[in-house]
Amino acid sequence: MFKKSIGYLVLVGAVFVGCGSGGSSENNLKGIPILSVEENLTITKNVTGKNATILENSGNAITSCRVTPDLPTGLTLHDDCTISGMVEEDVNKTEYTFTATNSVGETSATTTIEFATAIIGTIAGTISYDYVPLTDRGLEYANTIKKPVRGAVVEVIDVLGNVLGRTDTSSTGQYSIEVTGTTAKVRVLAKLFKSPATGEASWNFKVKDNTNGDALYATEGSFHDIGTSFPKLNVSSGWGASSYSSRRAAAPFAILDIAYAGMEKIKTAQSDAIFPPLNIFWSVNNLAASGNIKLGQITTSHFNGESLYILGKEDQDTDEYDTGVVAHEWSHYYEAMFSRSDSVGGPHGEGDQLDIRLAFGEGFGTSVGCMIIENKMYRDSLGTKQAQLAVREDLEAGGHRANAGWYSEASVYDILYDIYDSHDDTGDRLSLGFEAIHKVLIDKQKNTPAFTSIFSFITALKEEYPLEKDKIDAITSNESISPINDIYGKGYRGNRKINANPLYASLEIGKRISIYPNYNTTGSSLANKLGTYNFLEFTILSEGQYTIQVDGTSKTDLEFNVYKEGSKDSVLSQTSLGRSISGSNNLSVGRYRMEIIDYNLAKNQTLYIQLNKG
Ligand SMILES: [Ca+2]
Ligand SMILES: [Ca+2]
Ligand SMILES: [Ca+2]
Ligand SMILES: [Ca+2]
Ligand SMILES: [Zn+2]
Repeated sequence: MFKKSIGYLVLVGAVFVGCGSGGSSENNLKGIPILSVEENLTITKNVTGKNATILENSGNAITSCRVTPDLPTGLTLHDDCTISGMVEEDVNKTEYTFTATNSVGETSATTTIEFATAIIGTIAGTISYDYVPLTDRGLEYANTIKKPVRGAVVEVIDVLGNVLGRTDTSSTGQYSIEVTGTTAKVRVLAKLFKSPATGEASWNFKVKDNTNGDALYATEGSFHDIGTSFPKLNVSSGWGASSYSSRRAAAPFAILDIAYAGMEKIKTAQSDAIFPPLNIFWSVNNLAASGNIKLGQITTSHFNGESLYILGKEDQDTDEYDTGVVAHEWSHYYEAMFSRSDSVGGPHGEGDQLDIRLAFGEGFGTSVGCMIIENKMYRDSLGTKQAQLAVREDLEAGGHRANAGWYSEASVYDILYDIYDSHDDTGDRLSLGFEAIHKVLIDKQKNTPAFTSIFSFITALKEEYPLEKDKIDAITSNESISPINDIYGKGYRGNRKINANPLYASLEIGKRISIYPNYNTTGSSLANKLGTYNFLEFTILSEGQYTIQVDGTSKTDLEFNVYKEGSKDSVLSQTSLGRSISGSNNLSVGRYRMEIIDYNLAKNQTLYIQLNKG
């Protein structure tokens, strides 16, 4: 099962009901203040601090704070041990002891503070993160390597908490920036950002904690003198001998690195791509239960049409190092933002006969995800020590899948991967690269008057690359799909059963047509399976008021929606518990697509549909 790949792009109707479980919140009893402070600090003279934190506390919240000897004139120590104010006069280097108290007890920490005048100097260094490889044996902590933190925002911060400057790490994790101050530390944010500029790409990706007020993840180094070289900063995975034993600081950077890789991939096809802002929510509490997202109950890793949610619960299912999974979800964002996805979302599996829109969306996510990570293997780790695999799919294993076809997400990812890759295998002699995928996606696929599916995609691809027609047909044939020549899949039927409807019924003005819903019975949920939604298409040649009437022959719970060309907004919708429904609206000239669903999934009934002017 691709349990991971639930799209939730559009949840049409009231078919999906969440589990709605409660869940307990974690109660952290950490005890007395646990302080850490650097041995030597330099506060810059004539610079104002605003509630600067020089003592790190990992215990319960501090309620009062004192220091001996007193801080110099101009500086104020607050009850939470933060410092504000400014030093103007000359003060000798002095050792200070801070004592912090909370409801449990008190702790002291000592540091020597020097007061100095600012200089102009360069800060330069390298930032990396712990990357845990995923293989057929699950996550291999023993083989952890350091990878560069690429393109992330770096802030330089002084002792008084002032941001002295901002820059980004390079593609090799290096940064260099000139600042004015005395000593400073670097803080690397789980954020990729570039502001819009004409003719250039721009982006804004952030990894945040949905279980901690949506806080942006960040990691800091220690204080060093400006003008000296800073030691390499490596963000730790937090893995101990046999479990996570400290903060899993590297996880957000592993996820961010997939956003970086995705962005780089798209830029190879479109150098001025504008990426809409994206928040990626990850937490060590994110687990496979539905309910309250603030408690980490995110159901599964998914894209909700706006943001990504990624699993992180240790010994259950973590996804931060499952690069294919993160890239799959990121690809849903890419498809939704740069193209159009009509996927209905919901649970689905590799062998299911799916709604054509879902089959395409999920196959696309897996295939483009694997293009981004440059690996034909899609893996998803889970279980104790993340040592098992939930999914292991070889995208080059096409040609002999049990349920191959245009309704199979596996066939879709095999096909897209063969179009893209330059490794010839069974049925594959084509190497169009990523540019071809992107080109079709942002234009013809985005604006297709049909629902988005393998039919709209392949038809557009053949229009763009007419000389490759035979090679494209060979690739689809390899997945038991005869040549595709039409966005509506003419000649294909609504499911595999004999007498099933054409995939799309054609409506003509004033002519009543009938369709016979013929529900597929594979898979756990019928709502997104092949045959549940019935598709129709029609063309309006003169603008005016039109009415669509649907009559069932048994008790129904009908809904229909009509869309025009590239738009995802319905121009005409109707729902009813009755046997007949109708709706009217002004329709302009153009091509329309329509879906009808009977939520009762009533068998042996006929639906009569009529489009009338007026
Ligand atoms: Ca996983
Ligand atoms: Ca292949
Ligand atoms: Ca190929
Ligand atoms: Ca291939
Ligand atoms: Zn998915």
